[in-house]
Amino acid sequence: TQEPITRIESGSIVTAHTAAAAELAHGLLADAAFVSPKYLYDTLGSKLFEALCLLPEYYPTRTEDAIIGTHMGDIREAIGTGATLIDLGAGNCAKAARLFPALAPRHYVPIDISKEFLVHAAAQLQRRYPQMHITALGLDFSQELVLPSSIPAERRVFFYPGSSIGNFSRAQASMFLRRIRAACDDDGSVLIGIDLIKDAAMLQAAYDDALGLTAAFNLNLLRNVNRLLGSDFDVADWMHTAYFNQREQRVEMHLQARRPAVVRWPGGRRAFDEGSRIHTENSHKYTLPSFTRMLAEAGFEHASAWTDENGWFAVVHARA
Ligand code: AVI
Repeated sequence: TQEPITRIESGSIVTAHTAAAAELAHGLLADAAFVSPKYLYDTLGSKLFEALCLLPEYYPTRTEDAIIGTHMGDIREAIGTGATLIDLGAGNCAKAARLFPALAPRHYVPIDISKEFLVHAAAQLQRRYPQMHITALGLDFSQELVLPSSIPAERRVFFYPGSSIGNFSRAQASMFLRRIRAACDDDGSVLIGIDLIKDAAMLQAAYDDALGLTAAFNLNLLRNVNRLLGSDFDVADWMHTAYFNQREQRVEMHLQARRPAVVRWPGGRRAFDEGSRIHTENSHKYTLPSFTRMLAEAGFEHASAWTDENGWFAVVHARA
């Protein structure tokens, strides 16, 4: 028998940092300044996200959990056992681990940009499941999705829970689904969580909670940017804002300058007026028909969808 493995494949860290710095500088210098939401997830950011998932206001995590719990039998029937489970944005790996008793994947491949956090979670899981092949990949899959040749090509199931696909624009989401399709054989499939369109007040509360955890999660991005870009953001100059954009059917998170602020980094600077914003996240909400159509356009068919009784969230499985 082969040794189970846990490893990190992140390429050259120096290269990764240079690419991140260029991407960050580009966003900060844009007329409407922005930072990609992937920079929310350093080690502290991943922990803050883990914590905010427990908030009463943040319904997606527990609603998705309940749907998966209720429909585990159907999900097992759709996917079968012994597949290769590829967990996109695995974080603490807890969501995938809940599937293990039913799906008994032969190979588990958690992928996350937050490398240290991922390694820790994957190592813990390896201790719990010593027989399972676990390959933890610390990489940014938002731009390209190329898996090492050691990952079996057959029966790949791409697991993308939590409505993380909503953090892409609709065009990017569509491209991303096509990339997943290209990364699986004809026996592959996807299992994706989708946040459904609902009452604006409920959405607003979910992204601007009373305890201020989401605010800390958003503001921590500035510390991650300082680390990656060498910039000098002072977190105290900024505040969290979040609102539902009806026209785009998405929640937007921004960081808003409390006072005029000048930010410097090697090779660049930007002055922000009081009240000006940095756009840090979009969280697009879908209807089931529109998402199923997007899946079909990307080459995934035979979609099965499970929802909660309020119709807040959906878990969708579709085949290549
Ligand atoms: C990871 N992602 C699906 C979360 C969301 O709901 O868009 C990130 C998040 N942002 C604020 N709260 C949670």
